[in-house]
Amino acid sequence: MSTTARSTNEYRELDAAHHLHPFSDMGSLNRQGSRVIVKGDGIYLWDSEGNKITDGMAGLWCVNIGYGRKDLAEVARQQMEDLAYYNTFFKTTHPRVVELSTLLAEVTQPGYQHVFYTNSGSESVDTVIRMVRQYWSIKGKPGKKTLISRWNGYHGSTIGGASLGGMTYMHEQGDLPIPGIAHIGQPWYLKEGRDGESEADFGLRAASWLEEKILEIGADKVAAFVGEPILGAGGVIIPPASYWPEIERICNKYDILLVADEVICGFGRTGDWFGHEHFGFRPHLFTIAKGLSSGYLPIGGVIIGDEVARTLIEGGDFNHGFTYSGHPVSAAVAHANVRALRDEGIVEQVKKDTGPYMQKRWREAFGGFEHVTDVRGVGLIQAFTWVKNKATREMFAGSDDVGTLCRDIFFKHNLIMRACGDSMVSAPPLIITRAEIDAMLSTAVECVEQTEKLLQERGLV
Ligand code: PXG
Repeated sequence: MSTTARSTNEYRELDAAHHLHPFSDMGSLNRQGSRVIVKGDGIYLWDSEGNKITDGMAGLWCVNIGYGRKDLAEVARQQMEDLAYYNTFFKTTHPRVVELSTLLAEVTQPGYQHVFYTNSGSESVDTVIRMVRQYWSIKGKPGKKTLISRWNGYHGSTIGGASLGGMTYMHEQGDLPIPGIAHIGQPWYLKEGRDGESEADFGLRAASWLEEKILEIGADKVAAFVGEPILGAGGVIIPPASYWPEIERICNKYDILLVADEVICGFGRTGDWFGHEHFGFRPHLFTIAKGLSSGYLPIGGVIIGDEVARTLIEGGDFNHGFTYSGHPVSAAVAHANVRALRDEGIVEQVKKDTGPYMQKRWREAFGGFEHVTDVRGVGLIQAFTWVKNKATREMFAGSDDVGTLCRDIFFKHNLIMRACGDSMVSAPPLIITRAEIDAMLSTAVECVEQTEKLLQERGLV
């Protein structure tokens, strides 16, 4: 059956009749009807009406290599024929999972020789929760159980991931967070910085919230600090350069594991292979997913630093894993994807060329608007924030929903960017060219102009 065997309306009706979407108000969505996406190639998508859409979000921050890679499809097809499935539980392994693990040890910095596989970012985060507690248990410190993370962080939708995340609207549903999780403030200067405070000083102050929390709980009860190098779904919050080294110093001082959630930042998004390399710190372990397979198949994992790995290996059984941990087809596709990101110079190109180009052009494009501030980004992850008053940093009321207003205008212009509150964020496929960046930004500027006009018409500014 072709991808468009039915009409758009039929797809919409059947979708409304049978499909509950993630993070959606289904009543409202069903009245509106979903956009039906049928094809992808490079940085572009096509919907069932034939519209060509620029995907400024790489799907959900994941299609790093771009859409339509026939070589990845061929790898999957071949692997399905050879060995569609086997597990890695009971004294078995298979070539593809071995090859992928070896390759991951090559693209990470020295000292990260082991990986544990999952199917998603959320499962990776849940794995971290169990793994760090098991680590301290083996070390003879079973009291070290609490994980500290940040308000506005996003760590997935499972019970563990949503608890560790700092999205209060998620906590409100399903009695979260679970016990053993504590949160500190996010390192966002625009919101949390004091007048007259330098960004560097703010970074140190934001890191000091971790020390305060550790002292409040007691270091003998804290297992780990978990954070995204750049908060992604929270709105691309990029901490000052002073922040991560100070967080690392505090974790070391109190003997607490430092965990980076690299689900978005990993695999070249910042121009480095992993976000922690960009910020110059060394997590004891870090999560991966999304860009690991560029979203072609579900696969995630936890990369484990050598000391933690040694402890876990010596500690005996770790009673944890998934039917599809290290799935052969996903592993084969992830391997081909990571090799392409490396050997085709895609990550290097973000670092040396398209990343700096995007950041320069992004600031030129949006820096001059009256109600746009905090124009920020690194590599190919960037954002800006709508504000009522730039000088006083006064934000819009949540009910004004300016981000959604702007997002919908982008959508009408066939350009996908995401609204995170009043921040507009973008993270296109890493294969985007300079010319494509120019075209994307020229449409985006038009959309921002229209949004500012609409804000005036509605009397919001
Ligand atoms: N950690 C981080 C840092 C993430 O960004 C997860 C964990 C969970 O991954 P899975 O594969 O379980 O979804 C994520 C996922 C958005 C959006 O709208 C962001 C994510 C997922 C869905 C939507 O920005 N990030």
